[in-house]
Amino acid sequence: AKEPVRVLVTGAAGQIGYALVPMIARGVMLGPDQPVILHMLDIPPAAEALNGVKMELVDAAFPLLKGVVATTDVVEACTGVNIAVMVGGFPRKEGMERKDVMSKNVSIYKSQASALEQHAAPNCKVLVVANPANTNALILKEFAPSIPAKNITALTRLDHNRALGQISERLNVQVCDVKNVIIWGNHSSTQYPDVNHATVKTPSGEKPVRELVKDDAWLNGEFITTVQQRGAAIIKARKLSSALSAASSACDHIRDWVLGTPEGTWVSMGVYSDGSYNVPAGVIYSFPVTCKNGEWTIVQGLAIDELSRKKLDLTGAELCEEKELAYSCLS
Ligand code: NAX
Repeated sequence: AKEPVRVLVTGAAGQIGYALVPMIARGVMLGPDQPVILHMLDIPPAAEALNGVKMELVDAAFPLLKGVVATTDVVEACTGVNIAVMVGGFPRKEGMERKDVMSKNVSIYKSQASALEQHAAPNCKVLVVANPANTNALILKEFAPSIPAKNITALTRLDHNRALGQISERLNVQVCDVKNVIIWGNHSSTQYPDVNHATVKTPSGEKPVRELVKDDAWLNGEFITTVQQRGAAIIKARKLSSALSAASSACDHIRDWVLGTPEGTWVSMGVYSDGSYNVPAGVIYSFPVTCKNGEWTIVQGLAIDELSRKKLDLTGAELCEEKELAYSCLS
């Protein structure tokens, strides 16, 4: 039998946490033969609710779940973890300045970075979900210098999956037959959902999405804004932000990272930019990546047309600006 993998979920008493921990305990993240030990962290005001989640995990009698640590102690939460999914953060409340929200999250991610650096298992893989996800991940990277930069990522897989979903609905095809969309840049409304290399599996082979949709105005307009603003549309409909889709996408992100992407398929991940495609280096930027043996690689050599170039640059500029804002909160 396999040794259990320790998976940390911060903000585990929240909405996404509530959807995510049962998925992990069922093997959705790491596979149906991989036992797990869940580490759940939240803050003291949520301690009782967190304990309630732990009670439900016990009650669900998941065969793969070999233990649960539910705590408000960051060190206890981080000790020995192999995977860390950072969902906890300070939400933007009405009337709050962007800088104030950034400042709260910078201090949270700075201290959790140190705890992970000192107490997590070697080679721990980190996924930041909490917003501003890319910049929180960057702060985590900066304050955990002994964790390799390639181990720290941000979630844009939900945006990627939303793009697949929109194409599948539009063409009335199975979502599993659509692949290789790309989310470039920031997990924010400046993200660029790109279908220029996306394909659909048809009875007569793989066909480009553009050739099948036959409506460039929609693909360059409404499709992009729908994906960019999907989070707001969910809030409007549900009066709560996306949770089950965020949790499921976080599982997809880690599963593909650890177990690999299928041959010929790439996914989108926010990773530490090396300046590929002439986007800014030194920020966490979402790229198309393939994964093998637990490591991601940016897909190189894709053609970038003029419209795309502008959009890659715009979202890159926003990330540089967020980075500056985050740094200004440190001093
Ligand atoms: P909730 O407010 O329901 O849950 C957040 C939880 O984090 C709460 O239980 C809170 O007590 C806890 N928390 C706060 N500070 C903490 C700290 N210092 N340490 C540990 N826990 C802490 O929010 P939820 O709907 O679950 O969303 C969580 C985060 O995901 C938000 O930042 C949200 O903006 C972000 N999202 C990111 C997405 C992405 O694709 N990257 C999509 C979904 C989601 O909007």
